[in-house]
Amino acid sequence: MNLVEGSATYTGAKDASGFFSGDTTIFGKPAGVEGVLFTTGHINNSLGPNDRLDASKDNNLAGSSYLSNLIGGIDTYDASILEFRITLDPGTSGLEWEYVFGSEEYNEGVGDVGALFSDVFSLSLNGSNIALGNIALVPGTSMPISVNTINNGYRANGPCTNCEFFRNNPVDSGGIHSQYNGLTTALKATAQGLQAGVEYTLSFSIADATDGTFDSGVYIAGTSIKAPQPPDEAPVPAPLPLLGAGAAFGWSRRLRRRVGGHQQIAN
Ligand SMILES: [Ca+2]
Ligand SMILES: [Ca+2]
Ligand SMILES: [Ca+2]
Repeated sequence: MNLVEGSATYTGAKDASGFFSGDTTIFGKPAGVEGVLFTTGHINNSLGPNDRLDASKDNNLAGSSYLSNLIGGIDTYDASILEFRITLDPGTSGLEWEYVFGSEEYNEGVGDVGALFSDVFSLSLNGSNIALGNIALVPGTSMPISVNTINNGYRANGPCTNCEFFRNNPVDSGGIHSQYNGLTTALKATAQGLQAGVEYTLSFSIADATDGTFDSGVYIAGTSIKAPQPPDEAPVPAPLPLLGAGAAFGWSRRLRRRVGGHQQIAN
């Protein structure tokens, strides 16, 4: 996978997104996973253990009409959106990402006040020969990944809504090493029918629903992407505790240099 030079833009709060590394519980893999984390608040709020119900940062930023449409027209806020274009290497016709969505809206925000707090994530892929739209879906459905499409009800007491993909992470349980009170299982977004040489636009986006509070975040596993690392670049220092996974995304270092006049993905 090759980044198209100059194509990357990041919209959102600078401190809302960055890199994560090393944890074995979020993806449930013994070797640990590195990657990129997009949130609707502050990236440091995601750090485990889960020791409070309400980690929250209102960035007072705009939402996304695209994401609002995915959740039935509910207003969104604090959208964090990374968009860029790629081409595939010869012999490649598909891409796959592994990700975990988590939220502080779990479990008190589930179904509350007409299910309005349905923070939502999308990964869309579109190109001149194919427009797949959002490929991050509840498995076996066409539903987006959101608080209200995957949960086990208010305070996790049911009813089950696709809860086979939900992991409760109660405060002080010491379970999953994340501040989020609930997370999905490791899910996959896949794209097929792609062609080498064609430019595709990728957009990772996440937003708060109804108000700008109670963070949600999505962990994108860099190791799940087949992106070769340039051999001639030295590792980049990691200013945030979550940083240090630059090597996880072959394009990540180049990306940070090329966001130009836009806010950087990590400070
Ligand atoms: Ca929490
Ligand atoms: Ca927020
Ligand atoms: Ca929220």
